[in-house]
Amino acid sequence: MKVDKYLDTLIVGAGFAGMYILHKQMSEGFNVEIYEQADDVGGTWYWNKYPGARCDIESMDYSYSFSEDLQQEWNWKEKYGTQPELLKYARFVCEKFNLRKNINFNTKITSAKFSKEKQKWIITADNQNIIECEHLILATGNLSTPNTPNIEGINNFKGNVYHTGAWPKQMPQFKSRKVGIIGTGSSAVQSIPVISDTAEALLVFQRTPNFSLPARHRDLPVDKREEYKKNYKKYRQLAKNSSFGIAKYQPPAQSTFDVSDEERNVIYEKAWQEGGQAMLFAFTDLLTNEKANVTAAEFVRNKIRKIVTNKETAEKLCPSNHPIGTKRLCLDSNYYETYNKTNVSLIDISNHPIEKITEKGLITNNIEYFFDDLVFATGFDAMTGAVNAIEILNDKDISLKSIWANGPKTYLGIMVSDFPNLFMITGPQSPGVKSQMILSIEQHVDFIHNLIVYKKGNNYNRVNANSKNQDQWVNHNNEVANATLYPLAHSWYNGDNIVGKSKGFMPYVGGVANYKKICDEKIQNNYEGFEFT
Ligand code: N01
Repeated sequence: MKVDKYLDTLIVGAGFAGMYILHKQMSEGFNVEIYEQADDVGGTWYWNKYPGARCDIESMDYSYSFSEDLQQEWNWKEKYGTQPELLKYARFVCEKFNLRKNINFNTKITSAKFSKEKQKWIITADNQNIIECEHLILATGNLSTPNTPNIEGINNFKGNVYHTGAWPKQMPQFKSRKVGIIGTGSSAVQSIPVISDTAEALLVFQRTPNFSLPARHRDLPVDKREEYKKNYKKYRQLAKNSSFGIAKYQPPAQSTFDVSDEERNVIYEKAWQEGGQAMLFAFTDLLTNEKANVTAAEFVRNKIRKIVTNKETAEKLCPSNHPIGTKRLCLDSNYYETYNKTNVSLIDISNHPIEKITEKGLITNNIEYFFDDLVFATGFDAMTGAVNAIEILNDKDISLKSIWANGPKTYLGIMVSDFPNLFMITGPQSPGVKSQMILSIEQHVDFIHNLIVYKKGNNYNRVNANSKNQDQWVNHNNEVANATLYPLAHSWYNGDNIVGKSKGFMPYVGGVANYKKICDEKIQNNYEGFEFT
């Protein structure tokens, strides 16, 4: 076998996770490179270019904290970063830290095999290059494998087909066109109002309504930005000490029924007016007590009923099959208001799945709907999709995909037992997707990087996660999730959105502060649960 390249570390993916670990490893003098299938950096913000795409965490929070220079140099323009602004930021970081020369673009990693003889990973790329490396780091993202449902006739449609998670570079024009959109998750909630601005008609096919709260998006006032920049140290620390990694959402002190109905409504109203996810942080028990949760859910349902003028449409938009917050909350700009427009129709397919896609539209409930363009806003094979897309074999020729067939198991969301020297950034059972992602990325990267430095410094060939420690971590993860209302929802958090995928709650919902404390304890105990040989 001819090896084309030898590396200390190969990283898959040039999103925020990949770029930061590349920077860390380059600074340490490692021979390290990224392989990225796109032609640029940005990850999520490269692919999700759909109309209205923006982050649902405020830009002053959703940004790197590792470099004070970077924090001070970059100026966010809007309260929530837009996709173009976030992509620009990713490129800025790439240039500032001189990362581009170590990134192989337009190259997809297809397989990885751990060689017993060499104690190295042998990696194959889609250009047939073979790379041998000591460490393999998957920075492949949690929401990076678009899910297009297998609907009969899907290839028959003669118009344009788009997926929000793999949007074309050239923005399609919907002016004077009839558009059909399938899905009403975060991506749809953001794109529907924007597409409806120009489309002649927009048909929304909704299987499950989602809770959406107003983002109250606006330009970021310069004085607010400057104040934040001056006090970044304090805000970043507050974020680290919180549950979800967002400075302003500190753990609440009172529970839902500590206050009267009137007082509660005032609190919810204030949160609604403020925008963002503030409502979820109003009381201690909103995500653990069903009765408490109903108070917030009903508040939002009443808002929907007030905003949407057609009563039947309003009822269809009211979520009722899951507690609020147990699926990812959507943040919107005029989502519910959009249904008051005469060019927008909501088609409830909850009891009548799409039967067939036709040449000119689709059929549901024996009715054919016609449109020129079809948008799939149908989400992702989340958390495991991108990892499973690479054939990863350990030294016994067992594939990671087969080991995960009944659901992913990891140690701290970072390693998988029997897959030595393989690391994941914000993998399953880490708090990644249930937190401000960049904060979790930084914490994971620091941990993984230090682990690798420790391994090399002590002349070990390999590090492996102990299977007992892994089982304990998975059990802990499940216990924490089962003490909440999260498992009551069918969502991508538990694999329910993909037909045939194993079910089980994947993210760690114990909070970023607890998670970091646990990781720090492992380090203090000489990397407890990690075996070095
Ligand atoms: O995907 P989703 P998304 N027939 O899985 C429907 C992040 N994100 O891309 O609920 C009909 O949430 C499906 O219906 P149901 C964020 O974390 C962040 O919108 O399964 N419908 C659902 O309505 C988010 O949670 C940002 O019944 C079908 C929709 O498609 C995550 O990405 C922006 C169907 C999929 O919703 C994913 O969001 C965007 C079928 N066969 C995304 N299959 C921000 O930062 C699926 N659906 C703001």
